[in-house]
Amino acid sequence: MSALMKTDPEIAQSILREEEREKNKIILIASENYTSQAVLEAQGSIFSNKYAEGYPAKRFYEGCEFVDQAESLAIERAKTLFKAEHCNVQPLSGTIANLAVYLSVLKPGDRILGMNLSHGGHLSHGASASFTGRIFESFHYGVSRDTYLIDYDEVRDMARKLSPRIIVTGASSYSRTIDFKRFRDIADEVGALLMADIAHIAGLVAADAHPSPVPYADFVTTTTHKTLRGPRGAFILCKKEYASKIDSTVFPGLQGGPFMNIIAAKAVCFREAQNGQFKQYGQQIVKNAQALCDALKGKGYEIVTGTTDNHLFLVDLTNRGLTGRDAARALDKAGITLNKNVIPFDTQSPYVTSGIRIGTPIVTTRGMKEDAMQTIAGWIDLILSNSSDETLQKKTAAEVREFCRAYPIRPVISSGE
Ligand code: DSN
Repeated sequence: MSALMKTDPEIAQSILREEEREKNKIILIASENYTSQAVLEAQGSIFSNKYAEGYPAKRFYEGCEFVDQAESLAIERAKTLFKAEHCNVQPLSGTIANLAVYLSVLKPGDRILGMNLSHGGHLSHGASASFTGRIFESFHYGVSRDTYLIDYDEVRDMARKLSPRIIVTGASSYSRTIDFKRFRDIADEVGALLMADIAHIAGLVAADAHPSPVPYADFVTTTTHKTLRGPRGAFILCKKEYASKIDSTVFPGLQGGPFMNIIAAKAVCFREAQNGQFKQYGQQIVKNAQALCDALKGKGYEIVTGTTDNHLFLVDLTNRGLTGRDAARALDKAGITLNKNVIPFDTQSPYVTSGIRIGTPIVTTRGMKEDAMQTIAGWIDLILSNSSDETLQKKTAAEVREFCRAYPIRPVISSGE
């Protein structure tokens, strides 16, 4: 960063400090990941200079021959990776991708049936605080009060009663396998479209560590930066019949010039995810989540749904007399960063919460395995059992820092096929 250091030392310093933070702490935020150097290089490249409104070979600017190559590669790689008929790689974020699907096939006021935000859904699935809940008439299914699992009977009953135009499946804090076929059957029964938002699990799907929704859903949306380990951004997969609607809704409907540097980085991410090593990575994420979950369960922690099938799980701290907010703050001071999270039927506000969400994409990227999860569980328990002991937090942060030295933050990922 020699030029940046010279031009803007303040920004350079903040980046360097962030690098230290990422290096010296154990990050268990389920929606974050550390990209490869190759992804970062594409993202920070001169493709950032180029305007390319339109699509490959149909641009509104001259000089797009090289960005066309990059976007075409990104599209083809994503289609191959997810076995999809069509792909649009231009959405800047997961929320925009979801909005693009809705605006392609819904009219304002049409009905959406999505997962309740406080049961693990997402704002863009029709939550009242999001425009998706204002433009459309939205309804929400949740999890069962007994099992905390998605209540498919409730989904079916609601769908029969409400006749939504689209059913949305996908979640940001649901730890169990989603039965996409069951959602398809419900959608078919009531004549609804089906959208699967796989932002959290896209990397697991690519690694065959979670079933794919592609054979069942009319639309699949996802971000690229979570388990898929690419740059910040998103893409949409759909059946061929919706291809032109999706493309024209993304551009010119919702966005102007696409970020060609990010699209190039998405292409790199898809190439990395086609590699056999990525399959192992995806499977290890799940093994690590299960190991950490079991270790905490063994120490008396209440796990929402009892276990995990994917990259994350929620810990209900009610029986420990701790809020999610206090737990997350204490852990961060001890070098372990995660987020507070509402649990289903939470009695605390979303800012306080009764739970924490724990995810293993980053620790797995760093090469940690099940034995490391035992160590991390020990630290989590130690800190949460003494949550106001600042001396212990400092001592643990030093131990975490030392531990992290064995796990480099930028492992080389082979580009081999
Ligand atoms: N903010 C993301 C998460 O943390 O799950 C969802 O968009």
